[in-house]
Amino acid sequence: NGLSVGSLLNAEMLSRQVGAALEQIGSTPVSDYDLSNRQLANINDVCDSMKQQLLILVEWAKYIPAFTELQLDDQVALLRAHAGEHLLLGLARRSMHLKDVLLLGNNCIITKQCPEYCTNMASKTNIKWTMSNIAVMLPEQRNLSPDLSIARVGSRIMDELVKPMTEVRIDDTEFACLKAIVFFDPNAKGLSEPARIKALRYQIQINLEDYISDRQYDSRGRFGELLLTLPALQSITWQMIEQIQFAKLFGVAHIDSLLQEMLLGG
Ligand code: MYR
Repeated sequence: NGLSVGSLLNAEMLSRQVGAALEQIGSTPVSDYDLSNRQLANINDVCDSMKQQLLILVEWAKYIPAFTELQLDDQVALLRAHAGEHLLLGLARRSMHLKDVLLLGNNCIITKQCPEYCTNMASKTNIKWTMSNIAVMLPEQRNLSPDLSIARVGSRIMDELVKPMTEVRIDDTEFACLKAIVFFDPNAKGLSEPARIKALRYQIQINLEDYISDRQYDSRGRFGELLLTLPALQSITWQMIEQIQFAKLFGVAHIDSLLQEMLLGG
């Protein structure tokens, strides 16, 4: 059927080709060595890359027949419901074979350390990042905030997503299924056919379970390990969205309308 692990893998690979064209990486594998001279992402790089990846997410969904057969309103509801999770899943997967660095789709990188000027300034000024403090800060002080947030959220992505995914050595098929399980959420706001979405998700998780148990070795506990990455995925997504809201509120990031609609809830 249209939700077999094979067809989900196919959707994943086709959408990555769309991505590769955009990202201009082609199929060249990226090693740590190549990363040394890449640009550290600032808030605008992060937002640009998010926008690109959201466009790719829409293409990905369109490769899944079970999705295109849904009513338009339900399609929109699903795309909006977990856009943030999908950005983080894609970023974590892309960064899986790298050490202590995240590779964005637009080729910028995120490391655990803040850019130097940011750490220097923060330690010199000893700023407390409370709402009332931020409100009275000078623009250059506020500007420290996004770099700190990127480094903090980035560290969590490395520790709580990339590390467990690398340890369990998630393969492309499992990744494709996990993504679809997150995507077909029967509790997504505004769905007119939640039962239908629930049935789709059920089918996917059954197919994934079968795929995993068909492996000859160490399959016990694997399905659970994969699903157990989801609480962290959700928690980091919330933190990321909150930080983007702040950046928007204080005018340090330009949030375009696609980001606004898909990530920040319209
Ligand atoms: C991509 O895969 O290139 C797009 C996804 C980028 C997600 C980047 C998340 C990094 C942390 C963002 C914190 C925002 C702070 C204002």
